[in-house]
Amino acid sequence: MPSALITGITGQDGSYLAEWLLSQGYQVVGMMRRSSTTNVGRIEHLLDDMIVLQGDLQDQGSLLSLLEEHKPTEVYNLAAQSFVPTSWNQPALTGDVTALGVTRILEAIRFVNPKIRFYQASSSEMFGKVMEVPQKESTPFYPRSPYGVAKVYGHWITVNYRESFNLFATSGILFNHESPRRGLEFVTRKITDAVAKIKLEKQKELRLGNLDAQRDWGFAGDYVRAMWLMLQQDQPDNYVIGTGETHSVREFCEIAFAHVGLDYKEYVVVDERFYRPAEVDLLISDPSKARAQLKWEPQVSFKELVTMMVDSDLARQQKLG
Ligand code: NAP
Ligand code: G4F
Repeated sequence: MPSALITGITGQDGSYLAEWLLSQGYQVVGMMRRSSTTNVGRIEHLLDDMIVLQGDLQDQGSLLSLLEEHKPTEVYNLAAQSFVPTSWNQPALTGDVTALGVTRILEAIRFVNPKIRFYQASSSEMFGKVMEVPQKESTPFYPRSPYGVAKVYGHWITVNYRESFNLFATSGILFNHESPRRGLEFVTRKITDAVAKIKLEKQKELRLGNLDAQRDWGFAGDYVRAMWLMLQQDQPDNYVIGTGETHSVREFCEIAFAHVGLDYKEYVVVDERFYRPAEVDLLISDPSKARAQLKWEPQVSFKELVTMMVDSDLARQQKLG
């Protein structure tokens, strides 16, 4: 039976990846950091089918123990301080977890079993102030936040351990991917949750930052399949994963509000508190390598993604009363 360790199991992607690997017959071990309150909302439905254990990317020993005890054949490193604005408030923590954490897990693999196949969750934020449109595997990086800088380190240390120690270490450069399980502070979920509350008269307005920022948004459920496909190849490599389409935050608002019969212009207020010290204005992927080599295609369109998220938040807010 193939077995996988997923760091960041409590996150959006961790939950979808666990579902996918279980459906493929894997034994799944999820790593979560210790917390004084329960934090398993996204994986509650999977707890009988997988093992969830404590560990932390800031603690080398915990990573070594997990690999020694559970002997996974694949490791997916999804854990990170992943919220870009927080990376300006907590830059050292972001560097320790999101950058050095990658080295710690690679070191654990190198010492315990160098045959383990490793996936690193790299990000389109590494392209930042983009040097090329659209962005592909060879596009130079120009990160615009401490988070982006940390991800560039994580990417290059993955490449370096591949080249230095011959590890099967792969970097997936994923563009923004969303779902009803997205954290509430990210712009897509902030919008869809507000649309639901406004429709149900629980909220009057929605305060946002830069409405002109453009992102290549896909569905998280599609993207975890790409992660798995990357580790089924003959050789480790770097892959860009995205839809090849870009849309602005304004367009996202327009579709989300229109889906419940509202005009976003009547509810969205631009608030400079949500502007960033340095912005990533435009992201759009060229996923042709993934299409050709992984035979990967996204299944959910932009409009389907937005309406899926609005419908889910409406149902949730209705239930909450
Ligand atoms: P997410 O929902 O924020 O999940 C992050 C996970 O990391 C959570 O389970 C979190 O645990 C865990 N974590 C944070 N610090 C940790 C630490 N010190 N030790 C162990 N675990 C820790 O992020 P996501 O959207 O699922 O993204 C998954 C990965 O892909 C991240 O590395 C992210 O940077 C990267 N990525 C995401 C996107 C995207 O659009 N979603 C795009 C490109 C790359 P808690 O639940 O305890 O906070
Ligand atoms: O939803 P966001 O916070 O995502 P961002 O910064 O693109 O980062 C996400 O995607 C990355 C992949 O490219 C991941 F690596 C990263 O971990 C994370 O998952 O913001 C998207 C855009 C930004 O340009 C931001 O300025 O939306 C703009 N925005 C406008 N108003 C806002 C808001 N973002 C947030 N979070 N909140 C606002 O009120």
